[in-house]
Parts: sequence; structure tokens; C-alpha cells
Amino acid sequence: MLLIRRFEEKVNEKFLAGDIPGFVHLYIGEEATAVGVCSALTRADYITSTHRGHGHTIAKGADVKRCMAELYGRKTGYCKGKGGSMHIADFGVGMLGANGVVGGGINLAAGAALAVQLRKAKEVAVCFFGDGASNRGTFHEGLNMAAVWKLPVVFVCENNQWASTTPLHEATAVTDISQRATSYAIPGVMVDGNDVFAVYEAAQQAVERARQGEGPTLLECKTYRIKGHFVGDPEQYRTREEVMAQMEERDPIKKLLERILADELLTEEQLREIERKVEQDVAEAVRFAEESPFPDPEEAFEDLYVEGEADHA
Ligand SMILES: Cc1ncc(C[n+]2csc(CCOP(=O)(O)OP(=O)(O)O)c2C)c(N)n1
Repeated sequence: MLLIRRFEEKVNEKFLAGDIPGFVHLYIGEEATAVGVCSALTRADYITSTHRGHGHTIAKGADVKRCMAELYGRKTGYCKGKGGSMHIADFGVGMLGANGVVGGGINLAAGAALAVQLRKAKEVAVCFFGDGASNRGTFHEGLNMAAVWKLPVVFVCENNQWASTTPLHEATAVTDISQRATSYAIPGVMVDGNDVFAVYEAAQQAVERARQGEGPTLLECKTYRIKGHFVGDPEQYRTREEVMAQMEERDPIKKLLERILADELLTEEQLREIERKVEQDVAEAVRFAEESPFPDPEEAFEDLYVEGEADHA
């Protein structure tokens, strides 16, 4: 969680300094959801992500150096610098891609789960998406089909209360997205998305259900987006007080630290060591990205098609 937080704080700084091109959406404040869910997965399981995808990618085990290089548009990045923040992917750890199309990952995850089912394999696919995405047709089509076919997929709605500038209540008929599971006869589970332990436990149950062939679950994680919708967002749609209150009362990292110290899970020295290691990893990632070359312009035409014979059997 701390690695995601520090990685993104650095990305914020470097984007504002003009070092990172494109468009960046930060995940700060929502780290417990990605980490809780991905901790319940194996490396071979699949995830699909959103336009706010750095946290999911890092939580699934991707290398922060290659993540940073991708954001910087460098050749050493996961997509050879051609994807950037909203298209980062690492097939090596089952991360099938961030997605600039809101709700676009829902059916990609259902597709990955269908492939698993056809191969009679045991992997599970997890789709992360926002409360705004749950109002798109893809959500309803994807959940219905996954439920009918009992696909091994977990739909994780990160309800951060805002869809760009629109508050949940203005565009969504229900307050709890998990209620929508009833329409597809699948379990709908709601957890505090800022409590990494609660997310992990709920995710583990949903993943196990999917792995046993019992079909999908809709897991709603209630959380909050601390930063603007994108870096540079003037945030005229909400007050500073609202954000500060959330940070003070519900910051997932603060909550985790309190629990660690209260239950004596780690010592203060061990925590300081983690902080040092994280700072070092992020600094190395920036150095790696800044020292990496940009792709040549001709490379824009590479990797557009899958090479090889089509199998029509
Ligand atoms: C199909 C589609 N419609 C609209 C947009 C523009 N858009 C980008 S992010 C966003 C809001 C998404 O809200 P939510 O799904 O709750 O995710 P969050 O940003 O809160 O993480 C919108 C409408 C888009 N990228 N894709």
C-alpha cells in the first residue's frame, strides 16, 4: 500500500513538473482495495483495470521500474512506452491492462474467465471498476452473462463516491452498488474498502467461490478518491473540508498502521525499514525511467497485430 502511495505521490510531482506526458489519474486513498483483493489472488490469476490503474498493477506484482518507465513513455516500459498511464499492462503477472474506456474491463475479465472455464483451468479473473462504470451497459451485460455461465470472475466495484465531477447520488439509483447483484442472482457483498483486512477476507471468499465453479460475486468496496479526478483537476465540485475529513478519518494507510501497532504485527523499526525500502524503490524507478531512451518513431507501427497463423479449427 505504501509503495503505491509513494509511487503515485512521485508521479503527481513529476507530472506537474512536465516530465510525464499524457494524462494521469491517481489512486491515492484507495490502496487498500487493490492490495486486499490482489493478496487473495495467485500470480496466475487475471485482473483487468481502469483509467486509475497504477495501484492494481503494482498490487498484482508488477515491477515499479517498468511501470514508471511506461508512464514516462520510455522504451523500457511495459508497453514499450506506447501505452502510458491508462494502458499499462503486465501479462507476466496476469495484469491484462488498464483501460481508458470506463467499464471496458468488465467484459474483458468475463472473457478471460470464459477462457479459463473452457480450458478447465483453475484461475480466476478479477475486474476492478468504479461506481460510475456500474451505470454502463457493459456492467449489466457482463454480470448477466457471467452469472448465467457461472464464470470464475469477481467484479470489484471501487465505490469512491465520485464519477469525475458527479456524486454517486446524482446519477445512481441505489446507494449500494452491491444491491445490484440481486438482479443477476449472484452474491453482492459490501465492505469498507479502506480496511485492507476486510477487503482481503471478502475477496478470499469470492475468489474461492469462483475457483470452485460456483460463479461470480459482486464485491463493493466503499472508498474515497483523495486526489482530483485527474492530475490538474481544479476540483470545483467538492469542498476541501470534505477531502480533509476523509483523509483524517479514513486514510487506509493510517488505518493499517494503527492496526499493525495495536496488534503488534510489526515493530516501529520494521515499519521504518519498509518506509526506507519503498522510498528507495521509487527513487530507483524514477532514475530508471529518466535514464531510459524514448522509442523510435517507427516503433509506433510495431506490435499492432499478433504474429502467426490464425487457428480456424
Ligand atoms: C465509455 C466512457 N465514457 C465516458 C468516459 C469519460 N470518463 C472518464 S473517467 C469517468 C468517470 C468514471 O467514474 P468511475 O467509474 O466511478 O471511476 P473513478 O474515476 O471514480 O475511479 C468518465 C465518465 C470514458 N473514459 N469512457
